[in-house]
Amino acid sequence: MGKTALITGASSGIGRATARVFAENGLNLIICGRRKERLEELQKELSSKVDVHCLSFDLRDKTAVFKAYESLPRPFSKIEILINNAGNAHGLSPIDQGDINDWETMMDINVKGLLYISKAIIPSMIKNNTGHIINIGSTAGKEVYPGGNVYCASKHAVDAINQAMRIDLHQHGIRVGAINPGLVETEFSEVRFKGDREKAKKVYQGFTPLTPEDVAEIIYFTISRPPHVNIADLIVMPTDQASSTIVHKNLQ
Ligand code: 8X3
Repeated sequence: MGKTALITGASSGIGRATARVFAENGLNLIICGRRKERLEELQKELSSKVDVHCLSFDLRDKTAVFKAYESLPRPFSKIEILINNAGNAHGLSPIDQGDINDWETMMDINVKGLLYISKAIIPSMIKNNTGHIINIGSTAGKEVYPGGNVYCASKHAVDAINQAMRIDLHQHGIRVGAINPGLVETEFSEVRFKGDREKAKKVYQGFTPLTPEDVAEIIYFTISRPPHVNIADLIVMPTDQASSTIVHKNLQ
C-alpha cells in the first residue's frame, strides 16, 4: 500500500502539480484547499490512480484545521508526508503604504496556517517514529526586495520554522526540509496584484519562468530519497534569474 501525503494549497499551482506527480508515483493523497469544486475536480482526475480525499477548510481558522484533521477517515489517518505548500503574496507596496489586511492575511496563511496544520499532524508522526515534512518557502525567505516587506518576512519565518522543526523532530525519525522557489508562473502574481492579469503577466514576460511541474518534480525527488537522506534546504530559480531582483529579460 502506498504512503499517504497531505498537501495544503492543492487546488492550484505548485500544490496541484505536486498532487499529480505524487499520484503518478502511487502516493495516496489528502488534498486541502479552500476551493471545494477545484479539489473535487482534481480528486476525480486522480482517483483512478490512487486514493484521494478532499479536505476543504480555511487554513487561517485554527478550529477548522484541527476539525478537518480529526475528520479524516481511517485509511487516510496515517499521514507520512506533509507538504506545507499553501501561501500567497498580497500587495507589493512600500512598507509605509502597505495594507494591514494584506499583512494579516499573509502572516495568517503563510506562517500561522503552516503551524496549525503541522501541530495537528506532527504528534502522529512522532508516535510512528517516521514522517517527512516539506515546507515550501521562497527566495523571498532568503532575501528581501523592494515592496516585498511583509511577504518576505512571512517566508523568512517559514525558513526559521523549517530549521527549528528539523532541530526538534530529527530525533523522532522525522525528516524536515524546505524548497524555496524563485519565479514560478502560477496564480501567484495575479493574487499579489489583486486580479490584475496584465500586471501579473508582465512579471513572467521576456524570460522562461519555472513551471509548477518543475517544482513538483523536485518535491517528489526530495520525498523519494532513501530513509537516511534528508534534503534540508533547496533554492530553485529559473536559469534567467540570479536573485529576487536580478532577472535576465529580453523584452522587445
Ligand atoms: C515567490 C517568488 O520573487 O515573487 O515567492 O517573491 S517572489
